[in-house]
Amino acid sequence: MIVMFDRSQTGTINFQEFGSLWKYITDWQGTFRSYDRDNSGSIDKNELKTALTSFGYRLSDRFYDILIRKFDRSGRGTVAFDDFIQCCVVIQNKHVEESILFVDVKGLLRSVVASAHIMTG
Ligand SMILES: [Ca+2]
Repeated sequence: MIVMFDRSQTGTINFQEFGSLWKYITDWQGTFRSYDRDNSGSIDKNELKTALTSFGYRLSDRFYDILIRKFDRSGRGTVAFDDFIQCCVVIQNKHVEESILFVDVKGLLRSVVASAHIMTG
């Protein structure tokens, strides 16, 4: 994912690139919260359906079951924040190689938060 924001292609992200990455993540946070209707901190099948339908996707009920199964790491039939980003990114980039499925969003979020602390603290 760093690659997506590494416009100068140096293998690292500079301050400006970090800014777009940070915005990307906070945008997703807003999206996630607005679709988490019951404020449970996770997205269930109906919430996912509402989200993806509003993004313009018409998917079968069976496909939502598959998505939930694929992105539900808690085994509770719901999708957490980082898995929700992954799920949407995967759907939006059907042509992107399988490898994106294994992008460590959680690790990325951790490093972004850690860098933000360093910069502000
Ligand atoms: Ca929810």
